[in-house]
Amino acid sequence: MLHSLRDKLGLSARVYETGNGVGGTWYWNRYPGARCDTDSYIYCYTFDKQLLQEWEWTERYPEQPEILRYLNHVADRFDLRKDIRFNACVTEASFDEKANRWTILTAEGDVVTAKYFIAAVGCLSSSNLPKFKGLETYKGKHYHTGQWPHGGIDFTAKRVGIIGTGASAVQAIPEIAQQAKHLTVFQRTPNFCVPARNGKIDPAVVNTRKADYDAICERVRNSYFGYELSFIEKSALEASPEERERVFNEMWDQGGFNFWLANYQDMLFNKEANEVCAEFLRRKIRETVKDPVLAEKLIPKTYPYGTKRQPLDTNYFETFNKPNVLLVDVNETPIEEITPKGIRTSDREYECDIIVFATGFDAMTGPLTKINIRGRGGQLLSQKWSDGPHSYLGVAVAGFPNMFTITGPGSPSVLSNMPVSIEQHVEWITGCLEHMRKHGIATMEARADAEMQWTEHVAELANASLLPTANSWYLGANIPGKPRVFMPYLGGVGPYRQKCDDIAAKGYEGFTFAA
Ligand code: N01
Repeated sequence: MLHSLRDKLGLSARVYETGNGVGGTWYWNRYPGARCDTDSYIYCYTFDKQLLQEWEWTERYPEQPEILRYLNHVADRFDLRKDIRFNACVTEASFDEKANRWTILTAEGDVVTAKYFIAAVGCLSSSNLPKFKGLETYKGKHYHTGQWPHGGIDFTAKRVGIIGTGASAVQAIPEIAQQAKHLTVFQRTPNFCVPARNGKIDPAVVNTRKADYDAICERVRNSYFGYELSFIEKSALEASPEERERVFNEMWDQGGFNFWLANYQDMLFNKEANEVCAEFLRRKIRETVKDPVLAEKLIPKTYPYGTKRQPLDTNYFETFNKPNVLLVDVNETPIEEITPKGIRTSDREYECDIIVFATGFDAMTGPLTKINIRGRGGQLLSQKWSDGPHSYLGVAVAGFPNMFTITGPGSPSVLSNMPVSIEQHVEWITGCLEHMRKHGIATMEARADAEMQWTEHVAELANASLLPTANSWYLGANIPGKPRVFMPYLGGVGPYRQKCDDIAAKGYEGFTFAA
């Protein structure tokens, strides 16, 4: 976005960043095993063809340090740092209706005004540290996966407790278990995991992809989820059990998101179809985990497959066969408090030298509502969204002129390959600003009726699927008191891009402009 504002539009622009370096997610999430769940060749920027050709990824799924190196490389290559103010946490942004300008404040004392306010705060950047009683009495060290210390942590000879079994924990648990003397995993909801099948990439494959990048980008931009994957155009129930078994095994062997995003087309819509997919994965867990009682605890039974974000694993279930790993099901024995020595559940105390909170994020709305963003009439965004997010296209909010939210709630965002959706929003916002400049427009604002219709459309698509039936962070179910509203847009990356482009072509239908 900075590159587009400055180098394409010739605007003066400044980025404010809490961290002391670029990278966002990949700057903060440095826990052991952190790597991307998307194939590296499509987990990158596509706006610069030379950059695409030059950068060499070493693995199918790049590890956090490699992605951070890439993002630093991009920052250097496009000379971005000179317009980024690091170590600056934005606390307030308010729209001045007389001046038609935003005033932005940081915790460090900056006060700046700007015509446009673009929130590129990420969807999963506001860590959720549940309020466990007694945490302040704990004598050991504790860390959240999303705010990991830069020097790393040495788990050697340590007794470690980890709370949570989402995508972050699924990556971290096998790595921590290798180092630690003992690892206790506190599980609230078991997860359907599929093997990542990471590895080096064959140089011949790299060359073929590089030669085909234009077509790859086109396919990904017009796909449903931002991947080179599409559903099988058939019901899982129409396929014979033999055919299903063959297809499921193929997807299982391919690893990655294939099982999730290239499955039978009714898998996310029809309970029965979903159940046959879920049963295949449950069988895999039973085959992997040696202790049958333990296996049953690790098997998800309370929500349909694929309705929570698919974690990819490398030896996750195998790790529970190790003698130094213990699973505690907190549904059977809830965590009552953190004690000076560790974690106490309803039946005993587990002593830990280190506690890892893999407890996720206040997703999508959290990073925006924790900033005091005030629109017209001083209205707080957090108040406007007290019953869930209201947004037009997930990119603009009625009453908040000249504010844009990159991958905001109501856009495909977390139901897509993020770089693809980020680039789409950046291109679209750049187009808006160009349009405003060309027509001498001072403010652009989503209309309340357009916003209402879009918000209803987002809900309607979600409700036609099984996704809202799980207690996932997609609906804010992980945050006590958060309204249960499905936040990302399920209409697909390609169709969404088309809608955004059509709206632009019609002179930004659904927006009002003032000179
Ligand atoms: O967070 P999560 P995450 N007591 O919310 C549990 C992306 N990501 O950091 O399921 C006990 O998924 C909670 O339990 P439950 C990806 O989009 C990407 O793992 O709410 N447990 C759950 O098990 C992902 O989905 C990548 O019942 C509590 C866990 O903590 C998203 O980030 C890698 C609890 C939180 O899981 C978030 O993943 C990693 C409590 N009070 C993550 N509160 C890659 O692309 C919460 N939990 C590689």
